[in-house]
Amino acid sequence: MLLPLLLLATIPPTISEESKVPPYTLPDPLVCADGRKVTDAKTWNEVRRPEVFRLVEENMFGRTPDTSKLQAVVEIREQSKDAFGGKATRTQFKVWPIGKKGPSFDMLLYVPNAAKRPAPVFVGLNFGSNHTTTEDPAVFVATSWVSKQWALKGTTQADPALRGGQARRWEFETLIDRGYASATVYYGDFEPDHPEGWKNGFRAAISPDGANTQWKDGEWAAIGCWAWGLSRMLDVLEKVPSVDAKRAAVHGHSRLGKASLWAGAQDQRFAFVISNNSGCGGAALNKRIFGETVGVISGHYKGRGFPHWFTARFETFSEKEDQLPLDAHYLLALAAPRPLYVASASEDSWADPLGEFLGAVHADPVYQVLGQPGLATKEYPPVSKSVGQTVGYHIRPGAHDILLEDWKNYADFADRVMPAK
Ligand code: GTR
Repeated sequence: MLLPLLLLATIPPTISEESKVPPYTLPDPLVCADGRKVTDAKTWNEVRRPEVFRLVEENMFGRTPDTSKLQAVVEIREQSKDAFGGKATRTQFKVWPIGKKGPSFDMLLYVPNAAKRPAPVFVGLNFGSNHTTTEDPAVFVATSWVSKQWALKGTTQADPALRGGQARRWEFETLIDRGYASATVYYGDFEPDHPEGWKNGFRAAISPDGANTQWKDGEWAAIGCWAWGLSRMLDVLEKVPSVDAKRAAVHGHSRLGKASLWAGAQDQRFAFVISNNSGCGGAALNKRIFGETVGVISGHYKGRGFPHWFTARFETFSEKEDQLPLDAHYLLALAAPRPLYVASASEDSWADPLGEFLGAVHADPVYQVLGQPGLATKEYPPVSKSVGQTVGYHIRPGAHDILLEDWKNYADFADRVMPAK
C-alpha cells in the first residue's frame, strides 16, 4: 500500500490535455497594489511597472546586482571582412565586463558589409560554444565548461569537432542578406548551467563572498546571470560603429528565451524582445499547469528540474500556482511598449504553446494603455501564420527548436520595427 502512495508523491501532476486545464484567475497587470486602476502611461511607468517588475524579480528570477560602476575591458581577438564569402565582417571580442580580475566572455559578431549605415543587431546566447553556431572555421571554441552533449568525451571541454553542430538554429546568413548584424555568446561563459556552475561564473565573481556565497531568497540565479550577460553584450555593441545598438533585438530559445525576456524587462535599451519556445518560466501561463510546471522546473521533485535557474521563492508555488501573485503576462508586459515576439512550436506541448499565446494575449491591455495595439487578437492562429501588431506570435509546425521559419518571422517583424534598409 505504501509503495503506490510514495510513487504518487514523486509523480509531478502535469497536464497535457486542454480539457484538463483547471479554471484559473489571472491577476490584473493594470491594477496597482493600492487598488488603483492604471489608465495612463504615466501611472504605468511610475507606479505599476515598478510593482510588476518587483513581483517578477521577487518571485522568479531574483535581484540583479548593479555592476554599472565596474569598468569593462574589451579586446578584439580576431577580425575579418571575409566571412560568408565576403558578405560580412566577423569580429571576435574578448570581454572582461567587471575588469580583468574577473572572468571573461567571448562574443562573436557578424555585420553585413553591404550596410550603408550602422546595422540593427540580433543579440542572443547560444547553448554549445560559439563555434557550434556556424560552419565558419575561424570561430573560436569555448574554453569554459560545456555540458556532455558538447564536450570531448569524458571532459567538460568543448569539442572542436562539433563546429556547426547548432548551425541550423542560427540563420546568420539569412540575417546578413537582410541587412541585420548578429552577436552571440556561449551562455556558459556567464554561468555554467548546473547547480554548482555559479561558482565558476559571474555570480560568484560579483558576490563579495565569491564561491562561498550562501544565496538568499530574492537574490539572482542562473537565468538572472544569463540575462545580465545579454546586457553586457549590448554594452559592447553600443561602442561598435558599424552597429546601431539602438535597434537591438534580444532573443533566445527555450531556457535562453526565459533569459531573453528577463533581459528585455530589465534593460530597456533592447528595442525588440523575442521569446522562442520559452515555455514555463517564460511566456507560458503557469496557472494553466499545462506541460512543464513550476514544481517540475524549480526542482520541487527530487532529481528533476533546474533549481539553480530561479530564486528560491519560485519553488514555493509548486502545486500552488493559484497563489502566484503574477503570471507570465507580467513578464511579457515588461517589454511594453516595445515590440515583442512570442513564438511556439506545434509539437512542443512541454512549453505549452497555447499558454504562451495566452501570455501574450493577457499582456495586451498594458500595450493598449501605452498607446500600442499589442497583439490585437485573441484568436489562436493556425500553424505557420504570423499574427499581431506591436506583439507578434506564430506557431511553427514541428518540435521544440528555433528554425528558419522562426527567423523569417523575426526578420519580417524586425523589418517593421527596427528596419535595416
Ligand atoms: C528543458 C526545460 C525547459 C527548457 C528546455 C531547454 O529541459 O524543461 O524549461 O528550458 O530544457 O532549455 O531546452
